[in-house]
Amino acid sequence: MASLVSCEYRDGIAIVTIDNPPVNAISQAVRAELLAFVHDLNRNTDIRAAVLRCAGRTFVAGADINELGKPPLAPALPEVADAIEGARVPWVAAIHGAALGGGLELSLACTARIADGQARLGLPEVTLGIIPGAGGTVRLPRLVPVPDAVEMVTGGKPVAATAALALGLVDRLCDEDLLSAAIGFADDLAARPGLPPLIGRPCRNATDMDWQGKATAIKAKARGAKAPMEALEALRDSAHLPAHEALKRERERFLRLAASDEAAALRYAFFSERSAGRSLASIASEPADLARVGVVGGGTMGAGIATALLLCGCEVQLLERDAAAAEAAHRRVGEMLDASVGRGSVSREAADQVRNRLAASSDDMPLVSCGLVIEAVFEDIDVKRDVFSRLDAIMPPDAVLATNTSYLDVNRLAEMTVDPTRVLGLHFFAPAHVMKLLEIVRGRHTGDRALATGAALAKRLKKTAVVSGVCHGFIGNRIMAAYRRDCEFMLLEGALPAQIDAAMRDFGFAMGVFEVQDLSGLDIAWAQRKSTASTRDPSLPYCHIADRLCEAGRLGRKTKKGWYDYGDGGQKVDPEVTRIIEEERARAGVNALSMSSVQIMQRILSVMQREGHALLVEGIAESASDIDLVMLTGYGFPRHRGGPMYLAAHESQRTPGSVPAAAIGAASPFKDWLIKP
Ligand code: T1G
Repeated sequence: MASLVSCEYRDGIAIVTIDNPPVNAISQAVRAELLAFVHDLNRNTDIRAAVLRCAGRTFVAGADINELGKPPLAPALPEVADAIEGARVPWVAAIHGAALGGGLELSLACTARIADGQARLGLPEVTLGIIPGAGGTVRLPRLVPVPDAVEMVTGGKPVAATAALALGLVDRLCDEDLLSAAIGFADDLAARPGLPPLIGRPCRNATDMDWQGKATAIKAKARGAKAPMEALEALRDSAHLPAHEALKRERERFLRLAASDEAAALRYAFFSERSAGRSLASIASEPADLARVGVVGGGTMGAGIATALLLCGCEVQLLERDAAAAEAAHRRVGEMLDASVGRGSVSREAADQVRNRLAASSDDMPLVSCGLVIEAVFEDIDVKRDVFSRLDAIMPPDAVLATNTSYLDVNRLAEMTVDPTRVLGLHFFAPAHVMKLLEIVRGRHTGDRALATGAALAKRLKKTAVVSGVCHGFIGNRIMAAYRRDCEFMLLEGALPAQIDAAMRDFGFAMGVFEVQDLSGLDIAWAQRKSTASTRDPSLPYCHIADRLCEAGRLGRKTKKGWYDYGDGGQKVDPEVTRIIEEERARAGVNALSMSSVQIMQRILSVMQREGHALLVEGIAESASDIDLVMLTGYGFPRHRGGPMYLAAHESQRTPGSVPAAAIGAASPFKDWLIKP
């Protein structure tokens, strides 16, 4: 087998290169070869210093995630790091691309670090349900101030090269020949030996750390995930115990967490993300030109899509029905850009620059020069069919036409075009410039060029693309509609909104299903129910509670009343809602039973799983992991639980007191709807 680590020598400096594409993950073989070179160089008295660098697009992006959760293979990374730190000669890490996890830990074991201006450095282990396992929690706070180390380890976000320099995480930046600069640096260090290794130094600014305050903040944000708090504990050990003892505890913690359900679920989420949209990668067609993209409709969704497009460098032509609406849409996009500046996600200069690339008008002819047009008008099939008919008439035949519908039949829109192969669905999630998910909806006739355009757009927008076939609500909204409906049946059976919401929050959702409805408004779903009322099967059970709330003007937060009362700003249980629920229970002839949080969550999961299974059987979703990804990235499903389909496949990890999915809901008097919604 070809070697993964090599060494060359230049005037007494050893250049050790790791070459393990694509991201130089530090697998067992890399560890073994690297350790052998450390020992060799210790024996070679012609060598004054060593440079550790990587071939390819990045420095070491971490331990090989495929090895995590399996029995550790020798040599372990801490052994390699200790050997580098204790080496006879100084080692310099030359960092380009990303130095993450075990990669950063290796560089911390070196005597010094030099990085190029594009490098990113971080310890993202908590995003994988673990903590750094090779000295990161011990060496980092000895190099950068403890509060910054705590932020990096518990938050998992990498820092940019300039920030790393300011923190002291890297010693030098270099924008030209990184290797030559690293060799020069190594030479300098060889000339002034005696720098104490990090492990022998005290923690920096440890007294500035508010441990209790941070613990409270982590608890509030973690939604039940364990790793961030464990990371904080490891850093606390590091600040309070002798370094060797803290190292020992870090390793124990790491090994325990690596074997946890949480870490397994997060590894699954990591690889699901990488495999999403795989079917799109094999499409050979050239995508349409995305330099200029049209957006039809400048409401919340259209303006969000326009903002996302602007921020990724596209020129945007927005179409509205009249001049006043066009002006309002332009203003709305401006406000979204300002809010992004306020949140710190975009600089003021960048926002001002992209603003100039937006034009809004009530004249549709400027759309003609766009390679792609995305329609985001009112969610009504006739309105949208008119838009498609017009677009088909004016757009050149090679332009791709997309709809942002969240429920409607993409095939019925494509019917309005002469060439339906150029039509696809691009289902964004609100706010479109923030949310990571994009459902790419493949219609009956959608062609490769349209799909390739969707894939290219997702890549450009840095969104996670999941392919869905056509059905009511596609993958995400169809699952959400199903469990929302079941939650309403659970109200009839005996639960109350606050109980269901609390069960979901305890499970790890940021909000419960009724809180979410109050936030987004109850009126859109109400309008939909009314529009389909005539085709509803009267033999199936129907829950009237939401309709009654809407009829009473309770449309959610915007009317200060919905499932809850928001009269004085807070969210309060409203006896009026309880009364409506009780009346509906009486009308349905149901004796209310008490339901535990565990039973409620099991019901919700089982409905998600049933619907997910149906999506696979019908060929709407391409894989179970795509379904999970949709729920994780678009619907607030807690990432550390993997997703509903993941949980179905790992029954033991269901909520405590697990019962088989098939049995759940079987006792419900409304179970018929599960069979035929
Ligand atoms: N191990 C194994 N495979 C990895 C990997 C890793 N660490 N990182 C990436 N890959 C694969 C990925 O699955 C994909 O494969 C390909 O590389 C390209 O990735 C001891 C225990 C580096 C910023 O969490 O954040 O160190 O799909 O599509 O967008 O304390 O990859 O092509 O077959 O993501 O350019 C900590 C994870 C590990 C970093 C590049 N490290 N990686 O992004 O490419 S735990 C991480 C990333 C650890 C120590 C602990 C990103 C990237 P395929 P990609 P990219």
